[in-house]
Amino acid sequence: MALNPDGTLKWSYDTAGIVRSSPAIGADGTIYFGTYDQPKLYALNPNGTLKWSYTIGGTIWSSPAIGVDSTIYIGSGDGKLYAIGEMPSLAVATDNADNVTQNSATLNGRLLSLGDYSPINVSFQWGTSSRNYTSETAPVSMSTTGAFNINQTGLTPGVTYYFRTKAVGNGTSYGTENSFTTLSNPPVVATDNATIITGNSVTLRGTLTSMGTATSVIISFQCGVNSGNYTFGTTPVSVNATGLFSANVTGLSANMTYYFRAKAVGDGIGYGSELSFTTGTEQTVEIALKAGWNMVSLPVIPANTAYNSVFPTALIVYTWNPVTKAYSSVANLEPAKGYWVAVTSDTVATVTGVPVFSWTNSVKAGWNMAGSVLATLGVSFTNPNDDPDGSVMAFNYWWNPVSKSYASGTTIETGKGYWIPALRDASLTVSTTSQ
Ligand SMILES: [Ca+2]
Repeated sequence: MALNPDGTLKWSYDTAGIVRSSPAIGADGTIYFGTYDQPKLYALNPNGTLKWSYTIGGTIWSSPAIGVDSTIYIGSGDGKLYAIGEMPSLAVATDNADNVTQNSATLNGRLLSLGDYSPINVSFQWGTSSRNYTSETAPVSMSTTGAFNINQTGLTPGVTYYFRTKAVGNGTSYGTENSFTTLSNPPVVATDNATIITGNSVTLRGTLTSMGTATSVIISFQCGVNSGNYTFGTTPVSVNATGLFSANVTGLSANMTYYFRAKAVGDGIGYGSELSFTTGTEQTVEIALKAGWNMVSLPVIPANTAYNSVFPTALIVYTWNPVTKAYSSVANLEPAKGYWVAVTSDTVATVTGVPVFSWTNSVKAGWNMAGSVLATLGVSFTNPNDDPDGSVMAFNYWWNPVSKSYASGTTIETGKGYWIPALRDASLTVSTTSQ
């Protein structure tokens, strides 16, 4: 038995026999003693649990002695002196995890010693905090030393897990703690069709559908004139949420096919599939202006977009700001927009530029001034290509500069400007192909 320093009982250990010998204490605290009548040499752990026992041939009167090499010597009534080596204790090691994926890993361990017991139940304790094991694998029985492993599934991507081996035989032994981090999920991105394709510029669009395991993702587009060979790109932009994104590319060559894809860099890199667009070649259109106010738009984009270059006789040009709900004068003209142009006498403006076959622009709840596309017969507006669907009403108003009055319609004709009513903020696409 063991007593605390204050004299109270710490623990006691029951043997089958009479204890006559004094104990000897090993360097590791192991307590050795023999029993007289049921002769055994006992080795107890410092906490009073059995480490091992060894049966001796005769009665034990004397106390054991410990050699410098930890051999235990004890004499016996059978006339022999026994020399007994320290028996191995239960021992298990934790090795590195391998086959680590986004949600699984192989946990590795080795049973180094069974101690004095067989079979041994080995398992892994694991969790997401160091030394706080909230889970344990099912025990596996082992009767020889050696490696063992468990493929743990159902893990979360991008998370560090801590684990250690556990062996249960005559007592319980643990390996040291090890850790691994599951692989992260890259972001997922889609490439959408290009819009507002001119002779030298384009608006590229994409959709970030998943952030993966990243909290911010850097998006861009890769471009090139040969499929799969991207020689330039757009400026990377950091986003913190999924959704649509777009980027304008300028400085392109006219009448050339370009290939592009969306790219998203987070925990890994995601790419959208490759799409292409072809820049336009210049065409010439004539836009008739009547004395007074005219509501017009540009179906082609000239090299010089200054209003007094496009309409040399114009006194002033206004457009409508749907946010401030006020007119403002403009210096340069853009596709997708509608304009009021004031001239003092009837004239025809000849405008040469790259055709606008499609545009996508935001519209605000209320009235918006919008432009046209280059289509000989105009395009239908009976089912506006809006997002969210149903936001843009299926009619518009245009200004008749001869009768000097508004008229409602359901088409968009080349060169005219339109009032377009929207029920809510939305995106509107006008295209020669999608109407
Ligand atoms: Ca619609």
